[in-house]
Amino acid sequence: MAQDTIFGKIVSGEIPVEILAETERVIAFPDIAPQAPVHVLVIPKTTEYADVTELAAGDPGLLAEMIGVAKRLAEQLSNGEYRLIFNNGASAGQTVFHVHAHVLAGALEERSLV
Ligand code: DGP
Repeated sequence: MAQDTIFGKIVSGEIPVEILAETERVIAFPDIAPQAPVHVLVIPKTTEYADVTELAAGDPGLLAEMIGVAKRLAEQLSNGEYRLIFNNGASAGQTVFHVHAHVLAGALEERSLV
């Protein structure tokens, strides 16, 4: 289960963000600390899943919807090609325990894994 996180507050509107894409179950907004020319976070609105492992097991269709949003954003904001990164667990760099995809695109010079 996801904890009460900052992304829950973004979904509820308590913390305002620039919404770059939205579906019934997913929103996307710019990462606060971009590591590429395009660096967008795609998250489900539900707070139910802490990481992509939980999401894939619990609702693979929602994971597919997130990837569809990532693809469309990469087409709109760059050339359609993109990196998709999920950090899973604190020791792997995850800091927010509400599943999120990092979508990175455009002139990637370093192989940072976010
Ligand atoms: P991760 O390390 O994979 O859990 O990534 C969390 C990302 O969330 C990190 O790149 C910074 C971003 N982030 C954290 N707080 C906020 C926020 O309040 N607004 C936005 N737009 N991004 C945030």
